[in-house]
Amino acid sequence: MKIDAVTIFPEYFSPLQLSLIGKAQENDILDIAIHNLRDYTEDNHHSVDDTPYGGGAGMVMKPEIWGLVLDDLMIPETDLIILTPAGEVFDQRMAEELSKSSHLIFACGRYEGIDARVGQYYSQDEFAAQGIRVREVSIGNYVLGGGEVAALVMIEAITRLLPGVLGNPDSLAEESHVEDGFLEYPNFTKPQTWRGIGVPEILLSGNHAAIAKWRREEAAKKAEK
Ligand code: 6GU
Repeated sequence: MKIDAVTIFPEYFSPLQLSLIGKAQENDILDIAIHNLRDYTEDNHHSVDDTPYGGGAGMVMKPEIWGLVLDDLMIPETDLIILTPAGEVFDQRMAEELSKSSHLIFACGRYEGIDARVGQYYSQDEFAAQGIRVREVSIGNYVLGGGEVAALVMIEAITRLLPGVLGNPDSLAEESHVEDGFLEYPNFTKPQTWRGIGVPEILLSGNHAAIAKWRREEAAKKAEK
């Protein structure tokens, strides 16, 4: 999978060198490139934003610069993700869907967001005909300073679903019920008693069927809350 992220703060993406995502890049399962939007500015001040038509507080990211970057990065079969708190809320189902894409572009807006014509432009039929899909996505109902952290969250959730990224692929099979609205059961490890609190007896029983049943019940209890 190829991932491009466009931002005015490339440093936000340094954690992608760590852990499983870092490994996946070394192993050529993943190819992540971070692009600095300011590199595409042509004025002396490298300005990326301007005041909103119609007035109001804050600044809006200019469409021309975004057009230059996105024209550069766009290829057939691309999912363009525009990060905005007003977007469709990201969930495990969307992560599954996007994990099947060959190319993701994350457009990280700052200020009051990106001029709305950018998403409109790449949503036109001529792009759709090339397999280019545009989605405005939010990671939850709160406001962040920009899309960078949201892009990181999405990249982590999506890329761990790619074959070969997780150390133990059984972890994926076991958690597949998350998508059905269930949370996971509680987990315990050694010691058997910690600060006076024991581990549920059933987990020490060796009775695998009974353990599986107990775990399903506990997961269902959590989901009810
Ligand atoms: Cl994608 N962007 C911003 N600025 N705030 C958010 C968000 C995105 N998702 C939730 N809050």
